[in-house]
Order: sequence, then structure tokens, then C-alpha cells
Amino acid sequence: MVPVDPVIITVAPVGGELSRAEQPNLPLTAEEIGAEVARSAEAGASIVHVHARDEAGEPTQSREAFARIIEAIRARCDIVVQTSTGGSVGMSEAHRSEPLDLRPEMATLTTGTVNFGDEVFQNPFPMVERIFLAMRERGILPEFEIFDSGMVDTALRLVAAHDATPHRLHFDFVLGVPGGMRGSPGAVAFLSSLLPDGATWTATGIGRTHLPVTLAALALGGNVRTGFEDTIYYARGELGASNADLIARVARLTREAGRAVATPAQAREMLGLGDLGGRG
Ligand code: KMH
Ligand code: ZN
Repeated sequence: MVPVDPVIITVAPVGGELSRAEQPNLPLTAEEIGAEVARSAEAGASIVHVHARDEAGEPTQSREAFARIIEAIRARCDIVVQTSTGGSVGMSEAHRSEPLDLRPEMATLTTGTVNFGDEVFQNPFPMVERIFLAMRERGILPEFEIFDSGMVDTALRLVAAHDATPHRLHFDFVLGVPGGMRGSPGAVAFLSSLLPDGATWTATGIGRTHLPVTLAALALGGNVRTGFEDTIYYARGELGASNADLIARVARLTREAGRAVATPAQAREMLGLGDLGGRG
């Protein structure tokens, strides 16, 4: 079947693990992130996946830091705001959950524990369930972050156990993390084949897997995420000058693949966000 839906492009501009030593153009302050998100929206992004930094540039999940960033984004553009609940490896559940109090339209939710380089990104089921319920109480659409195939089944089990609210099922395949599932077209095809009818999905390839994962997602009817959180390089050995450059290339590839780039309004409609309460 030929994919016809517009492509929702998500920008992930900062992440919870990187520093300027690795990527000198990483936006860190609320104003820098706001400006970078506005440029990325101009280039075709309709969702921003937000992580925050404190005054020292260190990762934080503080609700105040997220509030400043969301304000800086909202002052510039109408992109869909999706806050992280993953934070950085090692953060507590309570700290990871702080941004939910701001009632963003969307938030991420990783549905399993995974090796993450030399570390372990801990997501035991009872914790995932509590964060899921906190999102539901606040009218926030979860984006299930899938680092390995069992996490799809865990997300479906979670939803089946709490099926009172029939909200949209939306997934993000985060592929190529050392410890997670590989970033290959075959992995994208397999994971998307596991989803029930009506579910929507996006995919991102970490590092050098960015382009194969992007092209597979475009061919298979999915959506695409990228940004410095996922790849600090634009090409082999060439650090990215900006998140907007990465987004602009995905937008070009999308159009060359015969698909349209979704506006924020179209992304909201495709994800059923109008039916939910949250608006960060
Ligand atoms: N920083 C990673 C350990 C998310 O934002 O929800 C987790 C992460 C996922 O980035
Ligand atoms: Zn993240």
C-alpha cells in the first residue's frame, strides 16, 4: 500500500545525556531552545520532544525549567509540545514525572528497562504504570518509547489493563541505542507490524542509523523524529550545525518520497490531541 498521510516530524533538540563538549551547537538555555525549536518548526517540525537543563547546563526534570522552556517555545510557534519522562539515566521517578504537572499535550513513556551504553535505563512495570496513570489523569497523550520489541507488548498490556479511556495509541521506535534494538529498515518493518490497526508511529535512528531508519519510516507510512538528542552528526564526521538542518533534510526527503510534511494542526488532528485536555 502506498503511504498517503502527511508525515509528522518531531525535533528532539537537546536530550538528557549530551554536552557541548560533544556537540558545540547544543541549545541549553530556555531562550536557545525556544529559538532552535522555532527554526526547526519553520523547517518542518510539528512536535518538539523537550528535555531541560539547569543554569549549569546539566540535565534536569524540574517543572520550573520545563515551564521556562515551554514559555520560550510558545512565544515563538504553535508546535506540539511533548515533554520527556525519561530524563537522564539514573533520575528518580518523582523527578522524571515533574513536567507532567504542566499538562503538556504529550509526554514520552518508555515501557521497559534497557541497557543504555554502559548504563541501565530503569523502567520497571509498576513505575511505568504509575506514570501512565498520571498522564491519563492530566489528559496527556503518551508516546510509548520503544527501544526493543518487548516494549511494544508491554505498552499494549498496559493499555489493555487500563482501557477505560480510549485515547490514541502512539509509538516511537528509538533504534540503534547500544543495548537496544538495531537501527535497520528491517527493525522498523518488524516493529510497525506489531501495532494494532489505528495506532500511529514514528521512528528515530540513533547516530549513523538516522538515515536508514528515516527512509524506512517514510516508505512504510510512519513518521520521523530526529535532532541532536538522536544524532549529533549531519554526515559522517561532520557535526550538525543546527537541529533545523537535520529537520530540513527530513522534510526534503519526505517530499521526495511523495508525502507531505504535517503542520502542527495536522499533527494534532492525526494524534487526536483535540480530544484530550492537555495544552502545555
Ligand atoms: N535520556 C534517555 C535515558 C525519553 O525522553 O522519554 C531517555 C530518554 C527517553 O530520552
Ligand atoms: Zn528523550
